[in-house]
Order: sequence, then structure tokens, then C-alpha cells
Amino acid sequence: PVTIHRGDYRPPEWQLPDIALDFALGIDETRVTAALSVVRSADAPAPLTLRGDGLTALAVRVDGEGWNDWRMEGPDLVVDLGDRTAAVVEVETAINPAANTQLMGLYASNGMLCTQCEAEGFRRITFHPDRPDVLSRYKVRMEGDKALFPILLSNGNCIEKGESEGGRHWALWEDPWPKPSYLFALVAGDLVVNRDEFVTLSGRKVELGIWVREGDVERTSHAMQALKNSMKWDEQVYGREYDLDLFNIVAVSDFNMGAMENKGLNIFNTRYILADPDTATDLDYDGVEGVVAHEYFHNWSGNRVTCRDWFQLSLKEGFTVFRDQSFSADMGSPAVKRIEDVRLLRAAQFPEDAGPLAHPIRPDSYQEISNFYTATVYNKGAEVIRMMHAMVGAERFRKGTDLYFERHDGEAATCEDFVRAIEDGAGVDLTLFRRWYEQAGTPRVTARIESDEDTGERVLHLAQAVPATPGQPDKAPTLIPLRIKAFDLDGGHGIEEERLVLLDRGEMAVPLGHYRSRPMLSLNRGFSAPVIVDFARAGGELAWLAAHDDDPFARYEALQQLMLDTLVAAVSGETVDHSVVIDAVAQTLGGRAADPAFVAEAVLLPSEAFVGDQMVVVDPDAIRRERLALQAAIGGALEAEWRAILAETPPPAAILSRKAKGGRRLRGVALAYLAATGLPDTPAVAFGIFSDADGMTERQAALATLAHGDSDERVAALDIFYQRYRDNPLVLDKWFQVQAWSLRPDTVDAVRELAGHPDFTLANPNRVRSLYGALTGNQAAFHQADGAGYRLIADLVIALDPKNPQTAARMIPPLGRWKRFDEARQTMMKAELQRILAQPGLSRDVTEQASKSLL
Ligand code: HT7
Ligand code: ZN
Repeated sequence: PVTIHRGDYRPPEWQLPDIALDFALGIDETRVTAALSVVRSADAPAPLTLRGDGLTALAVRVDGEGWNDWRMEGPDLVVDLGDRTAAVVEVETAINPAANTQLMGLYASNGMLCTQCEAEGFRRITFHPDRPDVLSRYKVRMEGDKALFPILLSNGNCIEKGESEGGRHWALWEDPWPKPSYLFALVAGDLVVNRDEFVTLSGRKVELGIWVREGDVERTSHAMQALKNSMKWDEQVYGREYDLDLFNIVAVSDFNMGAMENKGLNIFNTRYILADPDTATDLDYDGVEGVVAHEYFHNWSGNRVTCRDWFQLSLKEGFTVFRDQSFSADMGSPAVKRIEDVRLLRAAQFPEDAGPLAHPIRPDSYQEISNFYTATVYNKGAEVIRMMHAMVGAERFRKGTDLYFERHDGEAATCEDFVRAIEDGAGVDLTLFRRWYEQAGTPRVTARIESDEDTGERVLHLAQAVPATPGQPDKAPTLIPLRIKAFDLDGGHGIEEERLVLLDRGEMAVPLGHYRSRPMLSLNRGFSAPVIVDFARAGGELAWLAAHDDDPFARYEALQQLMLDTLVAAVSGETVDHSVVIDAVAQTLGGRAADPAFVAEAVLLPSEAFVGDQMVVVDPDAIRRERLALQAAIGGALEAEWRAILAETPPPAAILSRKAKGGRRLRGVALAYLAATGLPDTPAVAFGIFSDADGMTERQAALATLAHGDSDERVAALDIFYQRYRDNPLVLDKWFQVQAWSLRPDTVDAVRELAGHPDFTLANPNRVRSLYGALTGNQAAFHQADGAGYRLIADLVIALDPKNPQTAARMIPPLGRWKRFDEARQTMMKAELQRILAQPGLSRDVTEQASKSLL
């Protein structure tokens, strides 16, 4: 496969100011006529290269005349326009949406037609430069059978519609805003709408529509509220107003990712639109809110200012994730949101940054761009924006973003443009900070307090190191902003204010002041930098911070570290005393009435994978054993507490207040701790909660707890759940998922069997993720000693690749973490990667991921 390098960027030789598309719609055949008005931007004559993927040119015309001066170069169409500087190039193609199992381009889902063009799907619809720095105004005419496709949607505004012969009808859409091809969208189908409106800051009325299948409209109210809240928030926090009279969202059930920000016509995975208390958990509700906001925010960070090339993806994705995280924090609990975001970063991004697929947030090269929609580009990218925000403060950051939007509105920009706008607008020098864009790998910060016992002077010594990553053996220090606070327990100088330390060199000494005894140091508060901190704590420090730190994130972090230290020691064969953790959990539980959501997050044990990340060689079985032992110890010691929490009447499922959600979350945690004790009544307690639940949060938590065990109640609950929700795909996904998450020793066998269940299908990415994605997240099962978990994933990749290479490629990274495991597992994991690579006709997506994973 060809490798594309960031340094090879060249501006386009032709611009396409206007495009007219004509679609004659059909499920099995859609005819597309594209009229591209092209204007040469190169100085000298240059052929017009239009990218294609699986297309045939049925006819080519230039300025209305049949044209023979064209050729195919591989999948692309090259049109020779002589020395013309402008022309209208018309190309006809025919595509088969029903056969499009890749779900890229124009495809059929559940009887409707829809598109997904980012990153390079437009070239599967018609020939086009298909690069994000070519922006055009689009006019789209579509015509189709009125009974099959009563609703016809595209970007912008519908400017005309009418009936035609043979039961057909048509619509003409126009988008006044120039956009890259990846933001083009079309939907045709039998849909119903939830309509609302929003009045913008300047008093313009915007019509809002959420389009779904008949019967689903009742489940769209949360998404609609989230949309209106997002529109308002972007005006208040970033001064960004919506810029069309219409904003449509369509939900589709077959979708490779979460959603897509097409201009004025967002297309969503149903998973991030549909929610009601009976079928969606509180976490699902939060997912809807966050993704609706994310896609809406792209209207400015992504659409009005887009990316020059795909290496700049984090320009729109990192910034937009930061924006959606800030929005969700403002809508709910900032502390809990930060905990969730950091947990995700550590679970998905840190391992990526430590493995063979590590890349900077602005990658230097790729073979298949779809493989770079990663936690690094998205989540580490968001952390990089967050650090800039922390260094300059909200007000100056806003000056920087105002300047960015003003300078680059209507343009295809770069990450460098963003950094320069923050520098100029906020008045800050980010020269050194730019290394975050260049270097992969999670920096490691080592901290140590040096004390002069005579004078009481304490100095914090900090050192940073960025690990070597593929292609980047040597790293330079970067700028790391660390929020710190030292607590004085001896009453010497009182409690100091928090400080922001800018660690801008390899090593640095930070005077802390004079203290009679060593102060309690709270470091990297709020996770101000996405780094790993090594800090040898004195005994009792973590427990003190877990109880007393005034930054809730730091309290959470201290308790997690305490748990982690205990688990790592136990896994390493040390005899451990669980009582320190138990006491700290008990202390934290004392705050549950005031903030149950925070308490629920804080008392959760670190995941098995995160424990593994702390070890030189991961031992999945020992980690499972010791984590279960600690869970059982906490469960048993605090049994009365857990039972008291469970004895309280749960908040009604329809109430989504912070407190109600927190209460339900804590009940789920309490049930898990109680069940871990193995006390004989726990299956009955869980089954009682499952049966009495008035909503999915409690029901799923109880089902997941039962799924770990071996009781009659487990069998009954799984059956009841299946029978009740077998016709609801999103809930059926949960049924597959809880079984693949199970801590039972036979989970790999169960997953293999579930893959043969009549409701399992490779055609739906949500279903694939719910079964196999859950398995790769189940450390001890995926790494089962006989390699059966690895074989199952490799079999899946091989079977899925011909149908949906993007989704197949996303299953590979867990196999690439082989260096972290013992030799026997390493051998088996590599063998599976090699088996995948030996398949004939493998996609570019899977080839790139599997071959890089072997390095
Ligand atoms: N910008 C969107 C990316 C996306 C995508 C990329 C590759 C293949 C399928 C896809 N669907 C959506 C999503 C987002 O970040 O908002
Ligand atoms: Zn995005």
C-alpha cells in the first residue's frame, strides 16, 4: 500500500466553486450526474484528476459537449482540459447502494438511502478531487419513488420540490456555504420527524428536525433538548451562532461511527439519538447529549473552518471534543465529567500511545486515513487544547478562538493556524508547546520532594521524559502545565493557593516554601496535563488526599492510586492489607448524600486493563483474581453500607437530575460490591432489582451483575431481557454486550456461541462492537491462556474485512499489544496477526493495522 506523507502536501491545481449533483435514486441502482464547475489554480496547464473508488464513468462532457480526452488511472478519472482555465465538467456514474456493505458513500440501511462521506467516501458516489481543501457550493437534485422515499433531504435549504411521472417525486436542495466534499449528505426514505425551533442570538428563527423511523419519534426528545442546549451554549461560550435556517438530524441503524457533522444535515447512529427511560441507561442519555453537542459544534469547528488535509484532523476533532467535554461538564457535574474523560483517555489513548500504532495528534503519514480516527487524534487532541485553555485562562482562550474563527472562516486550515491564533489572540508563546503536535507517546513526569529538615524548606523536583515510539526514537522535552497545591498539616503556613507550574525543560526545581513537616502535595490536579506521574508518596498521603483534597478530581485520583498500588502489590505476589483501601472507601462513602455521582466514580476499582498498564508483564489471570479479592473484601467489610444504599428507594428512571443519576450509579456500584462477596442471597437481590427496575439503568446494572455469576436468576434474567427487547436492536446490543463482558471463565465460548445466534449479524457495526468489542475490553477473557480469544478476534477480522474493512480494522489494535504480555501469549497474538495478513485480497485498512501491529 502507498504511504501518504504530511510533508508532501501540495495545494490543489483546480478549484471547484460550484457543483450540481443530480440523483436518480434507487436501492439497487442510483444514477449520479455531477456537473463540476472547475477553475484552474495552477499557473500552468494541468490535467484534472478526479478521485474515484469503484466507479465507472458512463459519460463525460465538458461545457455541454461529449468529451473523449479522459482516461482512467487506476480508480481515478483524469480529464485533459488542454490549456483551459475554467470549464464545466459533467460526469455520469451509476452506483448500487444495496451492495455497499462498507457503509461509505451512498448506502442502504433499513430501506432508506443515506450517505457517509468523511473521510474519502464521496469518491464512491461520483468522481471528484475529494480532498478537504477543495470547497464548493452544492446544488442537489434528487428524484425517486415517492412511496419508497417520501422524504428527500440534503444539505442547506430545500428550494423547490415537485411530483413527476410514475409515482416519483423530486426535491432541489441548495447549500449556500462552500464546503468540502466530506460534508456532503443525502438521505431518502420513509421517515418521521420531531420538529422544534431555536431562536438565535441575533433573533433568527431556525427550524430543527430530528428524522427517525416510524415508532421512534417518542425517543428523540432528549436529543432535541441537547441540540437546543448546544446551540445556546455555543453562542454563550464561544459567540458562535448557527448559520442556516434549517438544521436536520437523521438517525440510521447501520453506521460505522457515532455520527457525522454534514452541513445542516447531521447523520447519526441511532444509538446517539434514541433514548427513553425504558430502553436507555443514564450513560446512554449522556452519550446522546455529548454526541449531539459534538456534531453541532462542528458547524464552526470543522465546517466553517475546515481542515487543509487529513493530517490536520485533530484541528477539528481535538478542538470539538474539548468543546463537547466542556459543554457536558457545564450541563452536569464538572468533576464527574472530568473523571469519565480521564478514565477514557487512560483506557483507550494511553495504550495506543504506548503501542505499535502510536502516532502524534498530527500524524506524519498514513496508508488509510480511516485508521487515524483514533483516541489520540480525538482525546489526546482535546487534552492538548485543554492545556492551552488552562495556561491562558478562559477569557484569553476565547480571544484566541475568536481570532481563529475570524482569520480562517471559510478556509481549510491547519493545526499550526490554530496554535498561532491562540498565541496572537491570547498573547502567549507556544513555541515549545508545539511539540505536543509533533511527538507521540505519553510523557512521564517524575516528582520528588527534597526537604531541608533544619530550615523546613521543601523543594519539588520534577523531571519529564517522553518515551520512544515507532519512528520517533528520540524525544525532546515539551511544555507540561501542572496544577499543584501543597497542604500544610502542621499549621506552619496555612494552606497555600493552587499554582500552575509550567514544566518547560527536562528537569526543574520548584520551591514549595517552608513547612515543619513534609506537606501533602496534590499534583496534576484536574489532570491538567495528559501525563503519567511517578511520585513516591509517604505512607498515609494518598488516604489523606482522598479524604481532604479540595479538588474532587484529585480526591478521586488519590483513592484510585491507593487502590492501584494495592492491586499491583498483590498481583506481584506481595501480601497486602486491604484495610487501608477499605477505610478510604468507607470515608468517601460518607459523602454520598451530598454527591452520589462523585462517590460512585471514586469508589469504583480501577479496571483490570489499567492495573495491567502498570505492570512490566501483564498477568491477566492474577489481575482478575486480585481485583476480585479486593472487591470482595470491600464488599464484605462494608456490606451494611451497600445494603443500606440498595434498600433506599431508587430515583424514578424518568428523572435525569444530577442527583438522580448519581443515585442510580451508586446503586449499581453497591450491587457489584455486594455481589462480589458471593453471599448466597446476592443473585436474588440482583434479580429483585432487575425485576422491579422502572428503567434501563437499574435493569442493565442488575443484569450485568447477574451475568458474571452462575445462578438460576442469571438464566432467567437473560431470557426475560431477550424476550422483552428482541425487537429493539439497540437494547439487544446490550444483551450481547453484558454476556461478552462477563467475568465467568467460559466467556470466550459464550461469545463464540453468541456469534452464531440468529440475531447476530456482521452487517451491523453496533452489533459487532457489542459482542466482539466487549470481548476485547474483557482483559482476562480476551487473553485467555489458550489463545481462544485471539483466534476469535482474528476470525472476525477475516470474515468482516471483505464486507466492512473500517470496522474490521478497528478490531485489530488489541492484538497489537502483544509486547505487554508473556512469551506464550505474544507468540499466539503475533500468529493471529500473521494469519490475518496472509489472507488474499485484504483491505488497505486491515493491512495497515495488522502489519504495523507486528512491528
Ligand atoms: N467527523 C466524523 C467522522 C466520521 C467518520 C470517519 C470515518 C468513517 C466513518 C465516519 N463517520 C463519522 C465523526 C465526528 O468526529 O464527529
Ligand atoms: Zn468530530
